[in-house]
Amino acid sequence: MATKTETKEITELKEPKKYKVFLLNDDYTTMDFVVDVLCDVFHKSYEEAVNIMLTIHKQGKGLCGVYTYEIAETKVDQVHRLARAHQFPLKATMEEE
Ligand code: TYC
Repeated sequence: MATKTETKEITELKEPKKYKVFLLNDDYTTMDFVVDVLCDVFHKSYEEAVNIMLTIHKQGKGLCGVYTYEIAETKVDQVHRLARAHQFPLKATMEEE
């Protein structure tokens, strides 16, 4: 006796949630260091990095990039490690998009 099994495949492709990563202003981190972080961690051009840094300086925080959860977490961690290594209080945060 032949048994026929019907398999219904449900392919659900969902976009992963995205997270915005911000840098926050403070009074002690140098402008040059923030520009370096924006170039090295967030792969901004020098001009873009200067613009973002000035936005943060004037408005308190600035958007650096939008990533999946694990990448955003890694960026935040990289900023905090670099800042600590240079003894700056620079902080990064992430928010669900
Ligand atoms: N406010 C800092 C200063 O005047 C510069 C700065 C910019 C610090 C952006 C942090 O995320 C920051 N030296």
